[in-house]
Amino acid sequence: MTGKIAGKRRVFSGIQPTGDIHLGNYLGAIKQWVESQELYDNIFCIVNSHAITTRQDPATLRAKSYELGAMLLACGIDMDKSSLFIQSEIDEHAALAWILDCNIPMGDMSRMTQFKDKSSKNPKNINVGLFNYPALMAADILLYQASGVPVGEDQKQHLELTRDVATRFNRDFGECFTIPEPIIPKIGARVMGLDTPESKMSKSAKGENHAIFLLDSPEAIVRKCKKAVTDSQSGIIFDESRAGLYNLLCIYEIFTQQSRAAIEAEFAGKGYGHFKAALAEVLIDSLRPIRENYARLQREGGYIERILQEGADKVRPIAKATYQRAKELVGLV
Ligand code: ATP
Ligand code: LTN
Repeated sequence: MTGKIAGKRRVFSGIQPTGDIHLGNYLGAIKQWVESQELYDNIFCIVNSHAITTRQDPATLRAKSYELGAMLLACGIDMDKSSLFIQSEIDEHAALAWILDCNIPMGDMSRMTQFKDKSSKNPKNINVGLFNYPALMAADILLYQASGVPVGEDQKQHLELTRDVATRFNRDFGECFTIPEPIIPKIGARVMGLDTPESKMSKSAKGENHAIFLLDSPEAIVRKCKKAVTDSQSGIIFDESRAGLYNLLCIYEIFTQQSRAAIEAEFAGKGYGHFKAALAEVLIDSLRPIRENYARLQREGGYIERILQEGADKVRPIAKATYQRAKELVGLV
């Protein structure tokens, strides 16, 4: 397909420039983007058009989009191996979403649980864009002929919808889109809120001890670990029925890369306080380089803006070629 690096599978993923990046975003998505950069032909997108499905302050949205660019570079996205750009820089995303809208049954769209969840959390602003969000996401992916989409568990249903609309379109109008597959990490695909272990860690949740953000100070990390909800049982063991502890242990497992047996042995006979202190220490050490990289990038005025512009210029021809083909197939040209 157009512009593809020879022999490499193309992956595409997106992240919204709303709120601050937390451990869920990092472990569910960004970490795997970074670690598999060598393997794939990577396109990553700051999805600011998705962000306006909930009300945003314009100046803040603009600033957050660039901050997210800096954060992704700080986490290890390497512009020699990956393309990174801002969604609204490429008009074909919204344009293809319209063609897809006209090919998605209402029934399919109405089943999306993220819409139900977000509209119940924000009953004063249930807009058409929020409902159509998955069509824009499908357009993001299909425009670039991506065959893999590294995301957290929560995006699986949107990927199914993307696959369905692409398959139907190819069948009804002619070959146009690569059918993408989700790439979901084995652990970290669903990091839970520290204060609410029954719901996923989210940028839009309110509680001050809900999420650990990548830029949190060491003091904040210690406090949040200490306050994390656990249970009244004893024993530091991996037991899914003890949701709070299990979530913390999975986070510890990913960052230390130790086996579950080794972790359980390390904390045998110890209490929650001891484990939470060890977790905080691991998190502080692991997130320090990201914090330092981010601070350095923030001092380099104009750099992020330039990088993101170059990223858009690099991938725009791919999006244009796919959109042109879709337009021709449906009879718009
Ligand atoms: P919100 O919940 O406020 O809508 P978000 O935190 O889900 O926002 P997004 O920008 O929508 O953030 O997600 C970016 C990526 O992070 C997606 O791939 C998503 O699947 C992943 N992700 C988000 N939350 C989690 C989580 N708690 N655990 C694992 N992955 C997550
Ligand atoms: N819907 C995703 C963000 C997103 C995305 C994408 C992810 C928008 N477009 C394309 C993967 C591919 C979310 O809410 N996390």
